[in-house]
Amino acid sequence: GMRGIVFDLDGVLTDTAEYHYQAWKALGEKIGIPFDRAFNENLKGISRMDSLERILELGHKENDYTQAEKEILASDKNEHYKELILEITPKDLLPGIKAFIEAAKARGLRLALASASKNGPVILERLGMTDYFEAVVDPSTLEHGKPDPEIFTKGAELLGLPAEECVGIEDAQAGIAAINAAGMFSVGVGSAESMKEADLFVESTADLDLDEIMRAAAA
Ligand code: B16
Ligand code: MG
Repeated sequence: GMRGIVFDLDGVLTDTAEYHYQAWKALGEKIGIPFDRAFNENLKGISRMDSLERILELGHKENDYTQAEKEILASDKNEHYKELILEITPKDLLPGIKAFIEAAKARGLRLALASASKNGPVILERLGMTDYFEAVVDPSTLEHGKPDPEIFTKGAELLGLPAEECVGIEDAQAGIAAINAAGMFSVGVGSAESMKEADLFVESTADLDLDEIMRAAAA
């Protein structure tokens, strides 16, 4: 049976996409690459440096900066982002997620975090959720980002569980692909259209039902 759940953070526990958007948008404007919320969808679940590359490509400026200059741009964005996430409180947990996690703990399930964000531990702390998680994958130890399965494989490993005994929960298509490739049961949060690769999907975190997921994952 299922013994663990490996969670994505942004878009599953809380919605930091808006803060990422504000920080990247400010950077984009500074370097002459304005973009809107729709473009920001392309950055969900994507690592910091890969997000910067996508923005530079949008402005056809990917060859205008050295690697060292790119690191500075990414670090400027992150400093701004870190100021913004200081505003996060437990009220920013997405609907139903706290009850879902408490139900999972009550069942004795082991929980891990598989976020591409290097700010994951700070955000968990701000949300008051640190103690629920036995393991947090450190994204700086990874060779490949989502959709590569590495981050989910590591999450299961840190829990000491085989991937087949874990459920993964994600809001990004790249994340669902990563969970599937890791050999876990995938649960998607999002529209039917964007979550069509998921083994099971819900439109909102408020609809996550532990009994239903456990039944479906065991089937
Ligand atoms: P950071 P997730 C991802 O988190 C975000 O969705 C993505 O927009 C962000 O660029 C990435 O983390 C890296 O974040 O700059 O804080 O290290 O969805 O994998 O929880
Ligand atoms: Mg996400």
